[in-house]
Amino acid sequence: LELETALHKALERDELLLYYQPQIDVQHNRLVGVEALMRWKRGDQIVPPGSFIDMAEETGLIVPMSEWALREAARQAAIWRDAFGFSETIAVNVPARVFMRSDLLSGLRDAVEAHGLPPSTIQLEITENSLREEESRILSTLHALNDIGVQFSVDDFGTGYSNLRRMAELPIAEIKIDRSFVVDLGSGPKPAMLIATIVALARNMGLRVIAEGVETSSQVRELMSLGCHLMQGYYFSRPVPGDQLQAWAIRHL
Ligand code: G
Ligand code: G
Ligand code: MN
Ligand code: NA
Repeated sequence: LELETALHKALERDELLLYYQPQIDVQHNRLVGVEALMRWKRGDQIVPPGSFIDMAEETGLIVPMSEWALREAARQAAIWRDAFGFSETIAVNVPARVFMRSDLLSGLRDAVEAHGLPPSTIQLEITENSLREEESRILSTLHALNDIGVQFSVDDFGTGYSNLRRMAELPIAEIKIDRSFVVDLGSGPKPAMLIATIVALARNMGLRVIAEGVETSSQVRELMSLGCHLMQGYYFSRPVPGDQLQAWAIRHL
């Protein structure tokens, strides 16, 4: 409860931050987007979301936090647009619980319109487990958002309970290969086989595929050879504050 109160105050006092991690098209050495990752500036400490996201989801605080994240991502996109012509996407992580809210659509639209940005600036990352929900509200919100140009990415793919039928019905644009598959590369043939299978699945379904958690040049090479050219991970950049991304991005536009 103490944590909940503290987090509630953090939201009111504007102590939440978004860090951004670049997503690269390795074939062209080009920035294709960034993922926004939440942080909590608690005193001099920068607290990662692992210690507060679950609680935020359980208490429902995740709803105003996600609304804040959408506004903050749009604000940052406009700053980068004005500073160096940024026109790529910012991916925001959104749990199923937030999709059940009918006002996600208007919240997102208001956030981008405040800065004259198209809704397609924001990409939403959902986990494959949230696609299991039988909530028709989630489906209609997904479709309504997609109708205004918002693309969806399935996060942590391959670690949850995939419903391929459901995935084929939904307006999904991208699959993110979970970092655990990438970590295992080089330890026998199985991880590569799994990644090749996910890449083929994505291709057959007409989806982009991006690998996360890429840390070494041998992982980059192996992913390339498996047909995965979009990557994200410490090898390229850690998640960084918005003003630090700029120097990096300018070299990859
Ligand atoms: O950035 P980091 O590696 O610490 O993120 C840890 C976890 O927190 C990841 O699973 C990530 O998806 C989640 N996360 C990060 N930022 C957000 C956010 O803004 N909203 C939600 N719902 N989850 C987030
Ligand atoms: O669940 P989600 O994919 O949104 O979580 C992303 C998390 O992965 C963030 O906490 C981010 O800080 C972390 N991350 C990003 N790149 C790497 C990486 O190369 N290695 C590791 N170990 N973690 C990473
Ligand atoms: Mn993510
Ligand atoms: Na992930």
